Amino acid sequence: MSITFTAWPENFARLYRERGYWIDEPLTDILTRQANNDHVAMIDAAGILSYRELNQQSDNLAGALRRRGLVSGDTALVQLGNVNEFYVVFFALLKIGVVPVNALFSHQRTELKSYASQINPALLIADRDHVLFGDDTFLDTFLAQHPSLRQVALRNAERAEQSLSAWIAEPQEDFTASPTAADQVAFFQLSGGSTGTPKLIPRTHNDYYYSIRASVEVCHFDSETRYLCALPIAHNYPMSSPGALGVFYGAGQMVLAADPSAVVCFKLIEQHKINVTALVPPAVTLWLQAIEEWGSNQALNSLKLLQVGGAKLGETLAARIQNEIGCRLQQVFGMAEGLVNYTRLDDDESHILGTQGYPMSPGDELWVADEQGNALPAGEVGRLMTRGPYTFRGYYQSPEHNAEAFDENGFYCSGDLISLTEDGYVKVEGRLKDQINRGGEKIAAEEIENLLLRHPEIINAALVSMPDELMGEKSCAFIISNIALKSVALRRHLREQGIAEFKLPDRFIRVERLPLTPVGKIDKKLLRQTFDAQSPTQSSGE
Ligand code: OOB
Repeated sequence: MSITFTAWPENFARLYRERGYWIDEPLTDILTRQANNDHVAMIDAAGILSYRELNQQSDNLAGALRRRGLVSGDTALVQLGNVNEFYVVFFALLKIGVVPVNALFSHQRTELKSYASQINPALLIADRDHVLFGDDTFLDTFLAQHPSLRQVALRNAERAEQSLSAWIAEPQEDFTASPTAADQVAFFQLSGGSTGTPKLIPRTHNDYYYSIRASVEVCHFDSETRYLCALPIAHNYPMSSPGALGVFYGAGQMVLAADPSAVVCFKLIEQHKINVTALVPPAVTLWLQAIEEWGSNQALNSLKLLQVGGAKLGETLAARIQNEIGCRLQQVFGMAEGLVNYTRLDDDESHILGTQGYPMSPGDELWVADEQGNALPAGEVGRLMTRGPYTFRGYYQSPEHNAEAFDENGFYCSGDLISLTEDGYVKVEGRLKDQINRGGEKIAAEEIENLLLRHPEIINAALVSMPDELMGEKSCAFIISNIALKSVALRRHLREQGIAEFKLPDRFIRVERLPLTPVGKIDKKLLRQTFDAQSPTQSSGE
């Protein structure tokens, strides 16, 4: 049984095949075409895997999962951090047609529950090193709440029957893969979200594989590439832009960092002669600070290209990269839903510093809409509308939200406000969606507001962004309550609901009432103006 999803209309599918975007090969091809390659594919803190080993281990695990009853069309919930096993698991699941959701390692109970109730997974793969799975308390409850779960494998498990590494070690000869059809769902990506529940994005083999090949071409990844993956491994950016899968496609080498800090990354860059990596803007600031403090960028000598994306990179910060880090900059403006824009490696300085690039594929269609849905000319700010060979056509099982997010011609409205230059480059100008972009980590305002409203003393709540020098944006919750509530108590309340730490509001402000727009919605624009001119009285709500 295959997963139901909103497919591309037949005429588009035909066009994308004719133009060679869709090649009807499964994503597993990225690895199996290197099956006999003994070069290093991947390095983490615990070990090294060659392409041959990665392929063999994923065959082993695929076989182990099959013997335990997993079949094509099943789904899996996976939560692993920046470790080699992530890709052993990813390829193993795809080889047997099991469709995963890869939760971020920062996700907690609420996110995992939400994903599980959307996909009804047959399999859970998690890590004893994660706070939720340190013992069996959460696991037992989770299994009881999600009866679809038939199998569990844990990284660092103490018992062999649940041990991921034991399953990966089960020998498997003459394995035959049976991935889902190339035009069917391969796995789900996570949406940054703007609604109450985190949405899932079905990605097919055809569309995702194309986005990887096109990215590899734009970014010139090849067997000389030594890529440091310092961002969360499950995020679309380090997975496919060109990310780990781009590295594997080009037969290069990937090194996994536990986090993007300078302390961790500089050492790895020096040790492994890393020549390309991907960061979000706040990490760039911290790297520049470290270089200043340590008085040298010596450790970064091998670095040729620094990709920056996930959130807006200011021009002043952008301009410092070339001089102070000593490498070329590439801006990346992408989304888990599909569309990725890159500045090109041979672009002139004004484009590299001042724009977010342009779509990677000639098959991408992109235009700017005004409020009535009319196309705007170059230079004018409006909503980004896009469709193309690797941009999805609908969130999983979300007909109402899809009706809002797409126009009648299948163009996806990402909620970003952009303008186009005369020569077709994108500039990100702002956002319409109700989301906070906290240094690349996305927070759906409604999700947090709903959790705040579960507090018995909170009458109403509104989460908005506030400017922050390092993070670009942080989050502030305006709340109405009859009694004064301390920030620590409010954060505790949210932590008790089990959400990722980055979603906790950075600040709380108690107000008498929340301003409303003429149609009666909370006027968040007005709330955000609180931070335009910081007066002493306005900052007293901590
Ligand atoms: C990437 O993916 P998501 O799904 O976490 O977030 C997408 C959103 C975009 O709609 C936009 O609002 C924002 O993140 N964004 C940027 C940006 N890159 C992403 N805003 C301004 N400037 C940029 N360069 O964030 C993502 C996926 C693939 C590649 C790169 C980033």
